[in-house]
Parts: sequence; C-alpha cells; structure tokens
Amino acid sequence: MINSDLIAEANEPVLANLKADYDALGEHLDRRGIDIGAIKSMVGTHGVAVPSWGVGTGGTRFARFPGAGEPRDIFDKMDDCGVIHQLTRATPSVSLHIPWDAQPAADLNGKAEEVGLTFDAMNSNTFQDQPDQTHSYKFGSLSHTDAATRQQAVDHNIACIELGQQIGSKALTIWVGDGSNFPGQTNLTKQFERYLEAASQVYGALPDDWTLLTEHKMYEPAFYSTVVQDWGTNLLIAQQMGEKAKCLVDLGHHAPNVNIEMIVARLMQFGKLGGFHFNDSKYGDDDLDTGSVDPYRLFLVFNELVEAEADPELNPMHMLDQSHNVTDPIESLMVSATEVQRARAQALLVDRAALAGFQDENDALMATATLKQGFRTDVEPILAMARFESGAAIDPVATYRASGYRAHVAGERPAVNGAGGGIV
Ligand SMILES: [Mn+2]
Repeated sequence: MINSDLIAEANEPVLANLKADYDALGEHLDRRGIDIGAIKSMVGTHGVAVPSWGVGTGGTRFARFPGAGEPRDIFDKMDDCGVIHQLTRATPSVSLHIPWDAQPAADLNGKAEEVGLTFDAMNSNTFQDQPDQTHSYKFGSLSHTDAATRQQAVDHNIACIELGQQIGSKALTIWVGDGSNFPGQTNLTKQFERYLEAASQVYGALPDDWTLLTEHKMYEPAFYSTVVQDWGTNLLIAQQMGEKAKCLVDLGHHAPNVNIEMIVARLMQFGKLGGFHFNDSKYGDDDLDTGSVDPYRLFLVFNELVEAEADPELNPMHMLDQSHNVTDPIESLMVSATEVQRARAQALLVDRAALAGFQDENDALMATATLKQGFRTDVEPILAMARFESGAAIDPVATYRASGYRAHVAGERPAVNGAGGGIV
C-alpha cells in the first residue's frame, strides 16, 4: 500500500487550486439550481468493482508484452487493487475469476481485510481447459453435446458459488464462449436448449440472496454463432431462470453502433438489468479503457441509470472489464474508475424536469441540448474534492507515479507467465 503521508504531501500543493475550481463550479451550478455538495456526496459513495484479471497486463491473440512487477497471484493482485482504491476511493471491491484466483477462503478474507476491500461478483471460467480437468471445453461447456462435459461446467459454477459464499460475494457471473465456427456445425436450437438446462442447474444452487448474472457477447471465440450472443437471448435466459437471474451488459459486447443505452433502458424497465462491465471499444470487444473512445456513450448509459436510480430494486452492479496492453494497469484502472464517476456526475446534472418538458412538447433540439448540458459540464473539481475529502489523491496518477509503487513491487515480483492476467 502507499504511505498516507505521501498522499497528503502530493495533495498539499494542488489543494488551493482545487478549492478555487470547486468554488467556481459550485457558483455556476448554483445558478442552474444544483447543489454541488449533494452531487459530491452522491459521487463520493459511488464505487465500481475492479476485475482481478485487470491488474495484470493484457494482450491480444497475437502477443502479450508483460509489464514490470506484474502480480503473480491473487494476493499480489489484491495489493494492486488496494492501491487503486486507496488513491481513488472509487473501487471498494474486487471481482474474482475462478480458477485463476482460487485460494482458501480464509486466506482471501484475510487479504481483503488487510487491503480494505470486499468481494464483488464471482466469475466462472469454462472457456479454457485447466490442467487437471477431465473433459475439454474445446466444443463448448454448458451447451456441450456431451452430458458429462456439461455437468463438469455446472459443477464448476456451483463451486464458484460455494467459494463466493465464504468470502461475502452475492453474485455469480457466467460468460461462456460456446458457439460454433461454421454454418451447420451445431444445431442452434438444441445447443441453446442444452445451455438452458445446464444453466438452470446452476440457478438451482444459487442462494436466495444471490444474483445470477449472465453476460452476452456477439462473437469471439466462436466466430460463426454464439449461444448467448445478444441482449435478447440474455433476457430469455433471465426470464427462463427466474427472479434471481439478470442480464449483465458489457459495453464492448455489441455490434458496432448498437444503441446500448436503449438496451439498458429496456432491461431496467423489466427489472432484468443486473450489472455492467464497463470498458470502451472502437471496433469490437476491444476492452479499451472506460470512457477513452466514446465518453458521450458512457454518459448516455448513465443518463438511463440515473433516470432509474429512484427505484432501489434496479440498482445494477458496476464492474470494470478491461485489458491493458500498453499502460500500467493500475493507472488505467484508476482513470477508468474515475471515468465511471464522471459519467454519473454528469448525468446527475441533467435538468430532468426540463428534459421531460421538452420531450412532451416534442422539442427535439432543446431536449438534446438539455441532455448535453450535463455532459459538457467539467465535473473534475467535484470528483477531485470527493477524493480529497475521503483521504484519497486529488491527482491519483501523479501520486501513484510519485510513490514509486511499481518499481517497488517489480523488485519483489519476478516476472512470471500465466498469473491469469493475460489474454482475456
Ligand atoms: Mn465482460
């Protein structure tokens, strides 16, 4: 972890400017009838989970270029996640990936307490084979033609739930790579029937206070068809399973130009939006840093979420899901967590009464201008002040760089392969 004196030292020289910027923004928002303090407290309590696999350097199917001091195991990963939360106060939980992060519950709980984190959704892995595994997932897992292979995948998901129960998790996320690579390779209907039958066994093992999140993705690794390819299929699954089953929307798992905010609105309307994987994309499932390519789309997603925030039943889980190929993952995750907060703060600034009025009057120009006013407002002073007041860094990246954390852990962590941060 980073010495709190160092954070205070880094904050000291930039605090006066922050206060001036915060006061100026406060005056501006006051003229718009918005209390900056209320927005700040709503942003300050808003957290997003860090994926354990995100703190290792990612890669593509061509290559991976490891960074210095990469985490060797889940305990190193949790140290890194702890630093991200320490400097941002925006990432209070970590989402584990099993079996990459499988360790005795007592050890995981001890580490979580040490670094001040909790555990978010558990993620199962039936998209690759493990060394000790009996049946291969080469041709699928929950939807495999072979009953024993399907059962192995079901058992793995149930084991994820059981470990999750011991560490305070309340959700299981299932994403399968099942599909086909050639027309005719699989019977599309029968394959989905097999998936539903297997998934309902997992659902049957779900504790009452848990949520089953199923994640759709249009293509890859299957390149002709995918069993859970879009939000329509995902909704069918959630409806078929029952009340505890909801859909997870990964922002990168859609065809280019799909109106994701509309999918969000639809799923919320029917109580089936369970969670998000935030990232950004340009061409496909690029797993780029959240808000790095299309921050307006992120804002539009949050506009729908804020619109529905009054209903606590809706409250979807928020997670990052990114692959960092050319940056220090800790820096990328800090910035991305901040981008999630930024989009939400901007959405909170939208004058909803005015917007509803323009919508009712069919004043398209004023409606879109009202919406965009939120996006155009630079909310950085709100985010930075929320961080400062909670003991985090006004400038997380600068403070992190000044701390020398990466160089320090590089000395302690010899380079290893296959720590589970790799190509995801
Ligand atoms: Mn995802």
